[in-house]
Amino acid sequence: MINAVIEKAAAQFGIAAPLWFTALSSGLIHQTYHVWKDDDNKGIVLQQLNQAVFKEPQQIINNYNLVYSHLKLSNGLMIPEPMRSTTGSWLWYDDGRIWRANCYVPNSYTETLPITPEKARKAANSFAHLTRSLQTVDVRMLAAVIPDFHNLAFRFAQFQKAMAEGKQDRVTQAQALIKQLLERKHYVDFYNHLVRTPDFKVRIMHHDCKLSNVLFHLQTGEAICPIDLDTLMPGYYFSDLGDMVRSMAASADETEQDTSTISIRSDVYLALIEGYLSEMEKVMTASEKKCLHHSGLLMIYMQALRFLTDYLLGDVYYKISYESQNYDRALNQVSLLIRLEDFLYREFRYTTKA
Ligand code: GN1
Ligand code: MG
Repeated sequence: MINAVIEKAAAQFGIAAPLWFTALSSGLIHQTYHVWKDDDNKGIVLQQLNQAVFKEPQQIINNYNLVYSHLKLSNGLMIPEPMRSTTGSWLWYDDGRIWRANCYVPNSYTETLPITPEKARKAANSFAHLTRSLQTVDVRMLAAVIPDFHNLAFRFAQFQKAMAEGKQDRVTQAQALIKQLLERKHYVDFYNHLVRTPDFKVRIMHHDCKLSNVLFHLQTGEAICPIDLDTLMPGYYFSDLGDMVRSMAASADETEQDTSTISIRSDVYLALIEGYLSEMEKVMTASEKKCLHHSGLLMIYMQALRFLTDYLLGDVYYKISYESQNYDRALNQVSLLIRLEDFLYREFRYTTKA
């Protein structure tokens, strides 16, 4: 993005030029920047929201502020403080763009892959800490910022629609992959069972639990808190642990095109489970604990559906940098899913077919 646009937005949140900035997002959705002045080490995190994905940006603000106030009162986990613009609003609209900002947490950094089991445990603990800290918040107070975001039945329906109405040359070319996904429809059946079973509780989940969404302390290396809280909303137990398994326990990330190199890192998988349960075990229900290992399976399956759906529709959602990237991402996720199915059977005799 051009400097002038960022400078203009930063000024609205109290940082006038001359300033420094660096892009923070490796994500596929928003544009996020750390903006600061020469004379301080703090600055702000400035974010331009993706309005195609987040149709009602005010809901992001409402959810965030509600959760921020709750955490502040409970004196435990703290998340970055939200900032108002100089006119007092939480969102700033400019030329079709929408901006918001948080205070930058000093002495913090985000980790990149490859991950150590120790970091995995800390990250999982941090995301679990967030959900547990929000245990007493009425989930109905939070808006579903992206409706049906981790609704697997909905994602499957979108996939079926894309097969019928999408680019037919791509549908033909992707037949083998489509077949592998259809053969695993039992994950959708499991999801449907889950939503009908009250023992699977509706909880406040982060919904984007990758390693880079945890702030670590520069000196101590301890986790400070989860960030990227725009998808914080009501959901089910599998979302957060599942996305961690997907993004951290995989030996290669979703950009890897050589699927033969993809495997499950057993030490990281076990560390994620341990870190997650160290916060959540006490509050999880019997059904959630019994089906814990379904988490990664459901999320990887969902991500494969989403990437392939986007490919069939002609790449309308995820940013791509080459023609068949969404297909490659889907292929990567299906390979990862197969490795995880094998791993869970080998390690725990955990089977998933009904
Ligand atoms: C998107 O933008 P990013 O990377 O934080 C997506 C996630 C996917 C992820 C896959 C709002 O997240 O659900 O898991 O890409 N977020 C949204 O890389 O769709
Ligand atoms: Mg995100």
